[in-house]
Parts: sequence; C-alpha cells; structure tokens
Amino acid sequence: MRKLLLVLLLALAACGQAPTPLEVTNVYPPDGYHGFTKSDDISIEFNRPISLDSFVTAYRSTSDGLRPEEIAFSLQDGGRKLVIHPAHPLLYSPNEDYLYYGFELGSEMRGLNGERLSAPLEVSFTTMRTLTTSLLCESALDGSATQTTVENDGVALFVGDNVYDAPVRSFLAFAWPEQSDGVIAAQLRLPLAAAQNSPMADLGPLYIEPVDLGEALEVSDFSASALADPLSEDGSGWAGGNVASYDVGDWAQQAWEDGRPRLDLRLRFATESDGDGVADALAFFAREAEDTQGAGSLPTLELTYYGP
Ligand SMILES: [Ca+2]
Ligand SMILES: [Ca+2]
Repeated sequence: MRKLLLVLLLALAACGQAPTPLEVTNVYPPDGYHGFTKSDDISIEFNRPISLDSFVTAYRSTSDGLRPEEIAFSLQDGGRKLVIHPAHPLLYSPNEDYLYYGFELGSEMRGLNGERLSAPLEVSFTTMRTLTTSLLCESALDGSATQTTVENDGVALFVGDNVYDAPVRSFLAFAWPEQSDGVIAAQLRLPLAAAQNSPMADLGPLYIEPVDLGEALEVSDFSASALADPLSEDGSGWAGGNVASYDVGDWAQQAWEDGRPRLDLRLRFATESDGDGVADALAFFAREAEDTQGAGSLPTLELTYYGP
C-alpha cells in the first residue's frame, strides 16, 4: 500500500513539473548599447527553439525603422537565434545627441513547445552619432625620408633639402578613432615649428598630398605614387600666425571608403633642392614631441566622423 502511494506521488510530481521556461541568453545590441551601425542586425538568442508565430505577437516597437512592418526576421541555430533585419538602415544622429531606438518582446513570447518567456525583454540602444575629434599623428609613422634614409622617431619632421642637396620629404599619419563608421569631414591643422634658411622662396610651393604608407614608413614611401593631386601652399597659409589649415575631407573620405585605417599625408616641395649646399627646410613637430611641446603645437586632423 505504501509502495503504491509512493508511485502515485512520484507520478503526480512528474505531471506537475513546470516546463523549463524560455530564456533570452544573449541579445545584440544589449540594453543601453551605444553605436549600433547601419550594417548591424539585431539578434536575440534563446535557451531553446522559439515559436515564430508567438514572436510576431510579442514583438513591439514604436521606433521609426523598427516597427513590426519595417523589419524582416529569420531563425538560425536550430530555431534558437532570432535575427531581425531593419528593412531600411536606421538613422544616425546628425549631431552629438544620442538617437534612441528600442523594442520589446512581451510575455506572449513562447518556446516551440509552449514554454513561457521567463521575463519580458526591453532593449533601448543608440545608433552612431556625428562626432568631431582632434587626431594626433601615429608616432611610428610620422617622420621624414630622403631617397635612401628614413627617420621616424625624431621630435621633428623636415621637408626641404639638406646640406648634401638631397630632397627631404615628411609624412603625417592620422588613424581613425576606434569604432568609427564613416568620415564626414576633415581639416588638417599644420602648425609650423621652424623654418631653416629660405625654403619657401628657394623651393616653394610646398605640396601636401595623400599617400598610403601601409604598415610602416619606409624609404619606398619617398617616391610612392600620390593618391590625388596635391594641395599647394605658397607660405601665405602661415602669414596670419604659425598655423595653416587645409580641407582634406575628400582625401579622408576616400581613405575610409578604400578601407585604409588612416589618412596618410606626404609633404614635399615643388623644387626639391636648389643645389646650394645649404639646408632649406620647414620643420613641424612629430608626435614624439607631444610631451615637451604640447598637443597644440603638433599637426592635427580635425575629424568629423560617425562614432558611438
Ligand atoms: Ca615618428
Ligand atoms: Ca638648399
């Protein structure tokens, strides 16, 4: 009799056992995320396969671009992963303000076998913003080169000629900020550190042109092909002070679109040596001089870009 009772109790316990609830194990973007990009999809991972019909009922959003009629969705990973693809790319903020998007999965959400969602999911996130920052050069890549030598760890960059009448060119390299998603505008700010003898009069004008330095500054970069026609500086850029400024937005955008990690620039004179056995050169501070001269004395790229 006691044995029968035990069997009955065990059977009762098995019947009453609630099914394991459906749980969200991972979500991208997570709640509070900044910097969702136009190429991103939303993904929600569960501990078990889900019912797509219940998702259609449970999904809610009042954000432009994420409303139920504005998304496509699919199941992956044996029905455990839901991928939501906005039919049109979400907008980016046109300024520094965060642009918020959000969606919810309500309690109607079910697993394939009717399992209830353990807790409704609410996610709020922001897309990329329009940000402006001052970039300093990469110290390993800013330097000077002749046709046979490279100097990239000095505190100054030189462009002009040297006492051996050899032409000297200088290089600047500005890497994109981390997690950037597009370049909008770029302004090169070039403070002159010093002029040795009369480079502008003897060698000018000064040319500024985009190049691709690749992994390192090398001798071959002296004569590598420029990627666009140069900007020309006749010296008037420094007339009102010691800082000249140039719009290099097109070059920066092109570098971004080509998948290059930076904007690399080369400075050279139109006449690369006047053969007078005297060094005629302009000097700019390299990144290595940041601690002694201060960032304001260094070449900078004022970059407007999409960032988180
Ligand atoms: Ca350097
Ligand atoms: Ca000279």
